[in-house]
Amino acid sequence: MPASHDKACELLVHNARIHPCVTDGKIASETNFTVRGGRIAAIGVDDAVPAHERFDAKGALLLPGFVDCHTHLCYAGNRMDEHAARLEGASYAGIAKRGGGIHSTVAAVAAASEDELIAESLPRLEALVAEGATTVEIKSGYGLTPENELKQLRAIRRLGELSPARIVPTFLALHALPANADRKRYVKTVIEETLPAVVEEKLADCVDVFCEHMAFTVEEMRAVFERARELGLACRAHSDQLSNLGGTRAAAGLSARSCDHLEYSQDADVQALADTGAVAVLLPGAFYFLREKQLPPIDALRKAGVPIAIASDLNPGTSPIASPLAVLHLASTLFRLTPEEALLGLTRHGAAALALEEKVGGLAVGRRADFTLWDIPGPEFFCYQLGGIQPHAVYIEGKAYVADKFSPRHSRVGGNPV
Ligand code: DI6
Ligand code: FE
Repeated sequence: MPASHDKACELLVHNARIHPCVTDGKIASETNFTVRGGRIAAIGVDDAVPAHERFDAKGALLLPGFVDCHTHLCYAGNRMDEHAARLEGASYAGIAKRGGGIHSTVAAVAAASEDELIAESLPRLEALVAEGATTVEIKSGYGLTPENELKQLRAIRRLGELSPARIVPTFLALHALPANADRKRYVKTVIEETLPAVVEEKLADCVDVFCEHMAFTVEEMRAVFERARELGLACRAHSDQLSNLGGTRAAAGLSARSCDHLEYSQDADVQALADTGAVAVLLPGAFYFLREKQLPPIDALRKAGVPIAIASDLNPGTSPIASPLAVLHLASTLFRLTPEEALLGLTRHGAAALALEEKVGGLAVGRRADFTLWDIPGPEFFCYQLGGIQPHAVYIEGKAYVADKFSPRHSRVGGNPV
């Protein structure tokens, strides 16, 4: 009998400590909920409710699965040599100018087969899930040619089939200008060839553009966004990471879902985000790894009521950080987000950056039963201790995926290991 016609729910979770900030304020002190059809069916139910499976959380902290809304985790190779060069004084932009940087990963992706890309990327995705990420966005952008962008996006689709996590693919349409390419012709190829091919194969529902002095102009971004919107895709931008070209204002004006990075954003940019409802995605990993000094305008974002998401930006050049817990920690220590802001950044607001706020990123009736269990005093602990924290279990659509083998109290957790 399908679960929906069955009197008993699939799963009852009880004795959990549910943090009120992740429940939209609707349930401050509930400890129990039921799952049907992979969704949260009811919150604050009686312990005696009929259930096919019961999970006694024994007082563990229960949080929604993390939403990592900005990653570039599908790539080949690494850039350890560039990191060493930067520690010797080289700059990110200088390395890129000499043909390294993004281009070095583009070469590695070009040389890798789709299977090889998947084999190299899957452990990074698994690392995110093992620390509680249940929704992960992954961008292309290391292909640059139509053929290699499609290869990367197909690999991303297959990563989604291999992982229990929900994968949200993004076509990073303008990331770097290929060596010796003519700018105009390149942008035209992206708009007239790659973009329609991505739509035809349904490989992404959102485009992204790196709007930066070392990458693409506001006008080039605008041209891509306008065509993307005509084709029914949503838009997001990397803007104001290293300089301010006006990309945030322009992207917000073109209804971008989010503008990401924002270190060099000014008041007018913050106002544009507030006016349009776009999410500000902050990426403390890149800020940390590039040893940047210019902080995003966090107070102005707060005051303007802009939803602030945080994400890993997991990529080989500026944020080789496959750890949502490190992101929470860095958001707090470097950007001084409060523990609650950091947690909402990696749950509710991360979901909003992907237009998935009705589905994931919080604990509410009808949302996906994606949740994690932690043996820590509260979410503040993530911002305090770095390392040595692991979830007991990661539930995705009501099924357990990662179990803490060392803890006998949760040894009954089943499901496929990730
Ligand atoms: N901004 C970033 O931080 C990454 N891409 C982007 O547009 C860096 C990508 C890389 O260096 O490989
Ligand atoms: Fe990025």
